[in-house]
Amino acid sequence: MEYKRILSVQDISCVGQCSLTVALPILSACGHETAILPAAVLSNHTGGFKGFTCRDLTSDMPDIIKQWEIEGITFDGAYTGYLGSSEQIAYVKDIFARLVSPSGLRIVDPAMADGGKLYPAFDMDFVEVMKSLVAVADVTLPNITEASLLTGNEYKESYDEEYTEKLVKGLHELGAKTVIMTGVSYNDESTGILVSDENGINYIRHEKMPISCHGTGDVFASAFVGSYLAGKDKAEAARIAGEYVLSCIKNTIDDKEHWYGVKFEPLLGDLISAIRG
Ligand code: PXL
Repeated sequence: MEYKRILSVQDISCVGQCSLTVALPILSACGHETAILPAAVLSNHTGGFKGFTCRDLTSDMPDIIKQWEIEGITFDGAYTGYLGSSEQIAYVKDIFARLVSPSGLRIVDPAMADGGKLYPAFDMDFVEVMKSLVAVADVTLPNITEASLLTGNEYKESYDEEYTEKLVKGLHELGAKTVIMTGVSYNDESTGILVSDENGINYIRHEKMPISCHGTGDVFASAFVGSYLAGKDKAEAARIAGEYVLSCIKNTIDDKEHWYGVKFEPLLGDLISAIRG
């Protein structure tokens, strides 16, 4: 396997198993050199704790980027998740344009909403700016809520293929080359992932769990990026990442104290075996 250098731009939630505390171990375990650009430092994530502290790191970004340019540092791919401000999106676009090699991968998880609602730190102005990042993505990985916000479609809890195809089409129209939409469920028993690219739409179905867990979007995106960069095709990488998330949820579901994330670490060996298999 070729050794690749990937940059991940997301927040550090010091506690909570999301963003960089998930992306860094998963991408490293998949065998990739993982550089990071922290977007913000939070005491914990914003989903379900009593509160959170947040230091926005937008103003550090231009100097870090300048220093990387002086050093001649480039990346085989860049993968963005939860960002700290709208202004950061301009810096990320700059990194995509100048520091990711021309044949490299630009992957955007527009992590900003779930369950029909924006996360507390974001508003519709942020959604507007996020559209411009999705526009330059080789791969974007929204959930249904993010896809509906980005494409200006109503959010629906139950829907059919016509609705999901409208969301996917809207994301391609924004400019995203490949769309990997997560949490696509047409019935109570199963859920799945839609992979849409120039070859058409592929639906990867798997078992639906009775609960959803925090941070699984980040675990999915990181495992997808890790598997795809390791040479799996998009559909296979999405299948591997989906199965991994499912086993992480199963590994966590009985532990009521562990409500803030999934116990993904003990299962990293299975992810690596799936990538090698
Ligand atoms: O997993 C998404 C995420 C990432 N980072 C922060 C969050 C969330 C979701 O709530 O609050 C800070």
